[in-house]
Amino acid sequence: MNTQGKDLKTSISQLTNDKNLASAALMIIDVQNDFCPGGALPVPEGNKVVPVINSMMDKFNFIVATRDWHPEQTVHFDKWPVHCVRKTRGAAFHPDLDQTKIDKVISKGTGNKDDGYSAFETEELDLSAFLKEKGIGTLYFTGLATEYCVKASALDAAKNGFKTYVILDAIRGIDVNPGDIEKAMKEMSDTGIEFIKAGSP
Ligand code: VGL
Repeated sequence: MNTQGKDLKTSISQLTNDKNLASAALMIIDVQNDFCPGGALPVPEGNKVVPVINSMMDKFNFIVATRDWHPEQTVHFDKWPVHCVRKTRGAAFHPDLDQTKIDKVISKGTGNKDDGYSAFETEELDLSAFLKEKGIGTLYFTGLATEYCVKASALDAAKNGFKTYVILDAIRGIDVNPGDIEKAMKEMSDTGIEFIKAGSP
């Protein structure tokens, strides 16, 4: 398994010349205040993904940002501290994330019955059909948290037939139980998802 991106021949800078990038979308998963240090469910170093993500935005024709957008009460909060309650400051995107380049914001976890980890579980639209109608066949995942929403979204992307990449230096995980992140990386790798690095901004 390659979870370090070490032996990868591709890097985002090389991909600029890749014709495929014209039919690719950058997926920014849950870069929200509550998932960053100081928030209600902080991902260690969650804020560090922000400059890396910002630095990649110009390379993409289409950018999707998801947000956890929970009601005040949901079964999800039986498992997790209350976080990302819709319209609160904690649910807002990190203030340094360049929102001017985001083409589509997608809310998820809006019901009170499920976790809504995957972007593809959004009830707002059929995300897979929406992207395919735009001619998008490749997705590059970034954001928070590696072993929950990033993993669930990337696995669903692959399942839906998208060529799927995860950008290693643009994700961070929680590791509630040490090893969770590594397990998630293996699961993604085993599914054919590829890892690449953006490089420093
Ligand atoms: C997430 C834990 C709980 C995530 C959401 O965005 O990855 N993690 N809810």
